[in-house]
Amino acid sequence: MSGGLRSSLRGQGGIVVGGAHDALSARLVEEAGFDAVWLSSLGVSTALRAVPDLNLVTMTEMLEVGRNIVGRVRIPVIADCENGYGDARNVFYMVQEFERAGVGAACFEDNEYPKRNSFYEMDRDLISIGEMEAKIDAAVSARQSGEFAIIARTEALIAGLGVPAAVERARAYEETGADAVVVHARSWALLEQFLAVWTGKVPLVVIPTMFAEIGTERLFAAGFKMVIYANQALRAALRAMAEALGAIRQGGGCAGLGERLASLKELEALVGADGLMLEVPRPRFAARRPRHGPAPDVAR
Ligand code: SPV
Ligand code: MG
Repeated sequence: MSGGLRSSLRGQGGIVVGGAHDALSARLVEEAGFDAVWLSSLGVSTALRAVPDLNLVTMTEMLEVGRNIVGRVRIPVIADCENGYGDARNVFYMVQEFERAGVGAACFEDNEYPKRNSFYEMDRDLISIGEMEAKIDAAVSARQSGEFAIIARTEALIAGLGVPAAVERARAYEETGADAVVVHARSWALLEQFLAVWTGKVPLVVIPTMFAEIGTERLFAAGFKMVIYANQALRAALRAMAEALGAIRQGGGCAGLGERLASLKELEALVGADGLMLEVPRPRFAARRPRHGPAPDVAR
């Protein structure tokens, strides 16, 4: 993907995004050939703090993980900014902070504060359309670069408000200036109903966690511009770690793990440690030091 996320959203072709919860998983997302990284609130809540995804992780913690990721990947990073950590004023500063951290897009949803992860079977309320429009306005005016994308997300289908409410919200968010709109859902049937009546032009984003049988190409063909695989890497890691640890305890050692483990060489390559094994010139002060005997007295 050349250029920034905003250009990609306006350009040809679909965008496939992989969820990450730290710099390591983001490097793997990049290595696997995804177009962008999704900095997932579920991922950071689970991996960094082992707490539920209920606004327990702060914006500062998300920013810190975002900075770690930005420093280690070349593909753009989309920050899952949850419900914007407050009102429109908070969103204004939030966008400034994430853009300064080098992130390429901020995505925020119309969940009330505190939010509940979309897959938790709990009641939830949404903020009014007017409040969400104020947040989008604030985000648009806060961004500095024309390439920074503002992605609005509606949870209308998750909250059980129905397809007409989802259409109304998506249309309002488009008209307010969002560069893309996530229509989040737990069911493909509901999204098909949404698409059947949607006439807007804004790029649509889908998170197909609960309808894994619908593949990427079908999602693009149905009309989505961006597909976010938000938590598959995290869930794969969880299973792999638990199985390896269990096997060590049950097997009395790690001999049986074999191919289930990444090699240390793979690990070194992923973080660039293989490059550090090169000979590097010795620093000049070291050359002035006597070969044997004490180091020069630096105070003199
Ligand atoms: C996340 O990854 O934190 C998301 C996507 O917001 S979801 O978990 O589907 O709500
Ligand atoms: Mg989230």
